[in-house]
Amino acid sequence: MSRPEDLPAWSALEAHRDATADVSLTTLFESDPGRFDALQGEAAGIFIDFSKNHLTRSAAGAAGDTHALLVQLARESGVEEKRDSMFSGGIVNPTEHRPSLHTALRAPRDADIRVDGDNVVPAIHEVLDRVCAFADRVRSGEWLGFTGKPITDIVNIGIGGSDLGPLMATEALAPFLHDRLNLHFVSNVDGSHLVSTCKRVGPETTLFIIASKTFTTQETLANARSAREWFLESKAQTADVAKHFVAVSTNAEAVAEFGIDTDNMFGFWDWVGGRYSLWSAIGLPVVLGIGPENFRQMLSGAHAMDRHFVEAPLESNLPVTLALLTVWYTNFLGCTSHLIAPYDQYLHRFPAYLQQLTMESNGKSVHLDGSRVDVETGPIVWGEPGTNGQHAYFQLIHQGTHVIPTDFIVPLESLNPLGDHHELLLANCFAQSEALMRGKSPDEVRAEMAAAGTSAEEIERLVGHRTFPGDRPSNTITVQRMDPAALGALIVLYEHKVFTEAAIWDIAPFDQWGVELGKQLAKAVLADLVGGRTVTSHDASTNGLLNRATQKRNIQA
Ligand code: G6Q
Repeated sequence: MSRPEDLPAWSALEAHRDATADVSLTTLFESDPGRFDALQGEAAGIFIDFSKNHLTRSAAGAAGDTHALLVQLARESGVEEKRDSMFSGGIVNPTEHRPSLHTALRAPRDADIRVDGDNVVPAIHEVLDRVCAFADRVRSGEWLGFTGKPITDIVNIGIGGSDLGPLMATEALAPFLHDRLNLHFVSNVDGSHLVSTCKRVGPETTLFIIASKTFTTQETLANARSAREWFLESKAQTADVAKHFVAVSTNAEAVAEFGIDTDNMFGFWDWVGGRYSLWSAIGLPVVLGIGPENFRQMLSGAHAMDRHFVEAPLESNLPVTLALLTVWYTNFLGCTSHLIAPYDQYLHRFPAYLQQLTMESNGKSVHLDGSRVDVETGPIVWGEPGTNGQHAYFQLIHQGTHVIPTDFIVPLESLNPLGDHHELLLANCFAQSEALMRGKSPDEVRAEMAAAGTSAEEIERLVGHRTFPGDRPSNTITVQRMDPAALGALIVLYEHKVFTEAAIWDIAPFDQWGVELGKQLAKAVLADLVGGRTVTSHDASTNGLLNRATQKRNIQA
């Protein structure tokens, strides 16, 4: 085990941080005309400007060069070896004794990737081909509902990794969606989610996808059962379920038990983690929505970023660079959260998707060997699209007491060109990162207010309020257009960023015991909630809440 804080590069970074603490971002730009050209990178259609970060560059050598020191930390942490192990099917998920081979899902047909001695690529492409053939039948109108009508609505029932990826991607690629097919996602066990969705669709023309890796998840099974009841309340017969319900799962037995013909099931494998499963048959709603060709483009964009992550030296490796910046801010500069600000309305679920990817993967506090981690690990990830955010939470990132490193994400071209809207969007995006960095000094505020004719007294009353500290870091990530290939590459950029962070922190990114805990707890509490007895077996608060709910809901026996 390598505790990150014991590595030589860690101490070197601490010393470097202390030595460069007073250097502001604006000073760095003023003293270095080559900064933008030096601190940027491009791969798989993704361009990143990371020059607006607290990174000093030094002609004097690595000791003054933050990025070089961070790369040294990655090297000492064994990032390259761990990466190669992940790609070749090593047990990188040791607490579940599994490889984590989502990268194989986007590998080309002729690749050879082994699990327990068997090449998994042919089976991956076999399922992908079945998914695509099925999607073609639904999209063309050949697949008919029980009254002979083509499908018009797809309802994906799944949660977590079996929901967020397809939901995010179908929203992100809305301009590529099929004209006839409307996509809906039901995840929450709150009955309102299913009820409100069913109000918008008809049983004769709706296809339900029950998406669950384990096919044991309480919420998904409850929603699936209620959806089937709703379907059978129409004129449909039990035999018609086969035309309207398909499953995506690794658990054929449970799928059959639920009543879905396993001919209508699309499988995947236990070495695909839920939050990494978008690329597997879990992507079925995406294939139905954008079509097989576009989905294959998405896979090829993802694969291009995989190749970049494997082949590019750490120094110019984009996922590694983003990860190192997060380590720098989290462990050396005291930042605790990370903002994702997509300037692309279609990416409105991307922050939520990254929230799961990042926080479920790196929300850990023990090392791989089970010992306690003594440094901070995954930061809180949050965000909402710009420009909306500018009229809301941006206040805090400009003038609040927290320094929040931000990723601005923006396509250079719009998929919906409309007058000068896209110029306005781009201008706002670039202006925000500039303003966060530059800030506004008290003298600038005074001059501005004086020029507007404000009295000296009023200026002094307001100057503190209108001053911006600046020096707030950000990355700006651009793509030409947010098409399927670009989205694939963008998602994988973050997947490998998260993996690299975990490699440095020496934590396990591919398990989620906190999520498993929730699944167990709900079952135990449900038994008490519906048991009709006064409950005394929990703490006083939980007992009180359960007993109050039972009494107030009038369901006590
Ligand atoms: C993802 C998590 C979790 C999971 C859901 C749904 O990495 O494990 O979000 O995807 O709990 O699980 P099922 O697909 O098994 O229903």
